[in-house]
Amino acid sequence: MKAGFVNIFGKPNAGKSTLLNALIGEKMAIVSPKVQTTRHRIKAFLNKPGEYQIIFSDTPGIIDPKYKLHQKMMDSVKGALEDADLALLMVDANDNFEECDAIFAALKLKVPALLILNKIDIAGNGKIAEAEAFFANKSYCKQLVKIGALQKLHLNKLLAVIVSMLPEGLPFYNEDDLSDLPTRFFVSEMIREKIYELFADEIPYHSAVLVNEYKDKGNIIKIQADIIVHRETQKAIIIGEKGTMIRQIGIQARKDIEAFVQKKIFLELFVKVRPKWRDNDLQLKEYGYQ
Ligand SMILES: Nc1nc2c(ncn2[C@@H]2O[C@H](COP(=O)(O)OP(=O)(O)OP(=O)(O)O)[C@@H](O)[C@H]2O)c(=O)[nH]1
Ligand SMILES: [Mg+2]
Repeated sequence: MKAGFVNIFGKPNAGKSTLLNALIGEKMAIVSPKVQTTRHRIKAFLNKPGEYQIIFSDTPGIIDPKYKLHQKMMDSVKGALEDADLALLMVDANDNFEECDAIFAALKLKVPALLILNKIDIAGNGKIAEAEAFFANKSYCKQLVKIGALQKLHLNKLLAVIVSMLPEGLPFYNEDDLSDLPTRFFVSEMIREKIYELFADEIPYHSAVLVNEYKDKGNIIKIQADIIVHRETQKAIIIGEKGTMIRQIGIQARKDIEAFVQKKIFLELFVKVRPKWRDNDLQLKEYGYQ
């Protein structure tokens, strides 16, 4: 039997969370066209009993930290560097390869890595050949695998390469589990995803979601969550005229949460203003950014 940690790294928007979801076959991580969507390390398990357990980790896109929330995000990247058996270094086929190289070299990886060239479905003319030539002799690149995470292109091939590189070992986690994260975490993320979908500019980046109550009442689960923003003006935008926007968040999030927990839910959302929460250690901790 094989078992090990396979951790995904890359710039924001490379498609790391899309790949995690495609490999697991469930929506474990939220995805958006905006950069810096993922803020936590998200572990998810792929089990083939008797053959392998792969513990995949999605991580936040690598950036230069500008405030404490960013530092916490980059701490979770560092954590994932420590326990990886194999690193997947993901590159958007249309990105600047020099920039990606600088980031990967700075990781000072101590474990083998695969260069994952993603979004080959929309790669510009010559970009794939350019990537192959560029990354071929980089010391961190054991092999380059071309994929399309969104359309699930070449994922079986990728999986076969990953399994061939996994260490021998017994499962680390219960084979019935999909993740070690609590349901509350996924609930808050599904609400946060709707904020990324529905609002522009700085609003998604100034928002956090805190689940205060999660009560299973048998036939229905009651959930109360706060949406945290920086400013009163943002609170007004999130609520919208006569509450239209917050109602939209609620309707869309409820659908996803019900599909996830496989039960009817009652979702109550409030908006709270906490100026500069992204630089406040206590608030970051309260909102789950350890
Ligand atoms: N065309 C195309 N789009 C893709 C592909 N993979 C991901 N995307 C899109 O790229 C965008 C970013 O995807 P994410 O999975 O959120 O990227 P990420 O690397 O997790 O981003 P951060 O969490 O910000 O670091 C989304 O709009 C995805 O739908 C792909 O193979 N082809
Ligand atoms: Mg992500």
